[in-house]
Amino acid sequence: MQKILVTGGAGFIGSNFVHYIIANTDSHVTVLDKITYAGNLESIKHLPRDRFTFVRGDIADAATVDPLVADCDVVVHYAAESHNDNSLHDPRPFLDTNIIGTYMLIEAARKHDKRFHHISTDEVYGDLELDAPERFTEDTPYNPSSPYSSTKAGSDLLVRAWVRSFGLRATISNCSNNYGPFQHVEKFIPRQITNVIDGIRPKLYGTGENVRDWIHANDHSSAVLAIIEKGKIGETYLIGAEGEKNNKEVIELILSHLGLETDAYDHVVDRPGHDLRYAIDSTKLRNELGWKPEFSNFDAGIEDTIKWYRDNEYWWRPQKAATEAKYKEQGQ
Ligand code: NAD
Ligand code: TDX
Repeated sequence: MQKILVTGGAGFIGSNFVHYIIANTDSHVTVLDKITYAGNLESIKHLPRDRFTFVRGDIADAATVDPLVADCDVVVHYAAESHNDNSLHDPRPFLDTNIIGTYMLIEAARKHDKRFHHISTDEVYGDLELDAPERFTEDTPYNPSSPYSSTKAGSDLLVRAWVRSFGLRATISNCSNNYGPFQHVEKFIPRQITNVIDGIRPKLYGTGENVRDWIHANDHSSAVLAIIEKGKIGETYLIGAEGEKNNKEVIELILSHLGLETDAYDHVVDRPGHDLRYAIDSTKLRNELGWKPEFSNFDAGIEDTIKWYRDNEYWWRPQKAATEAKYKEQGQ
């Protein structure tokens, strides 16, 4: 049985991966999570006791990290400050967690010679023109726009340097925008669904022409497992599921599923430096590792996600009022 250390395993995507590993392998999972405002223990409850351990702690704390890394076979590193809007108002936690936290983990993985997988984002590549034919590939130059994406880019480069200089046995994946259950209500899709449930009009930044390349979180998890099992050390893999949609289309889809007029939303002030378009070419992952996404129907995926937020108000309600109060202060 393999022992996997999952950092950030109480967050949206990390918790999805924990459930995926428990259901699809016989590995033991230890989650290391600080439980910031974004972590939620409700997302990882009812897991089998003999296969799951939870440790509350900070990835930037070497004394916490070292023994946990020493005791595992593989580190899968999800923990991060993950929200662009927060990074524009208070960048410091992004440097502490995304840069220093990653540094502490790769130092421990180097010391104990452990396999390391670093979870990153397509935002490290900056953005694309709306009508450009190209998509991001593993060879696209780094060009991040926000404090969030620049700290993720910095963490990717640290991992690459540790591979080259110290022989760290690491891989990196850069994934597009995830959706699905258990995503914090600060993020675009859950914010709009829970706004409608609360009788608040959805909020679209700027014109809403910005394009995101959506992938279901389960497909992200299956891709990460494929990379841990079959990925080549030192390589980067882009993860995406051909899910390009502009934000206006997504809001209209949510409104129509909830039985409202498709123009029943507000335009609010745009995000400074707002990336225009992300699009992933995942040919390398598909051809070299044989991965393919299972959730190809975005409409059906959104319908299921709406149902989950309707049925699981206990999970998101405690964060909703404070999240909207913060957006209101920002004019969003
Ligand atoms: P999230 O904000 O939902 O979860 C982050 C988790 O990390 C939380 O449980 C939080 O408590 C924990 N955490 C934060 N700081 C920590 C610290 N110092 N020590 C230990 N734990 C800490 O984020 P998410 O959306 O699940 O993203 C997870 C990872 O996936 C991130 O690395 C993010 O950059 C990457 N990613 C996200 C997306 C997306 O669409 N959400 C897309 C591509 C890549
Ligand atoms: O209320 C909103 N209205 C709106 O129009 C919010 C919260 C967002 N938006 C827009 C901004 C983006 O164009 O929706 C799009 C998606 O926004 P977010 O959910 O904040 O995601 P994004 O900034 O694209 O980043 C996400 O995907 C890449 C994750 O938060 C990152 O962690 C990941 O790296």
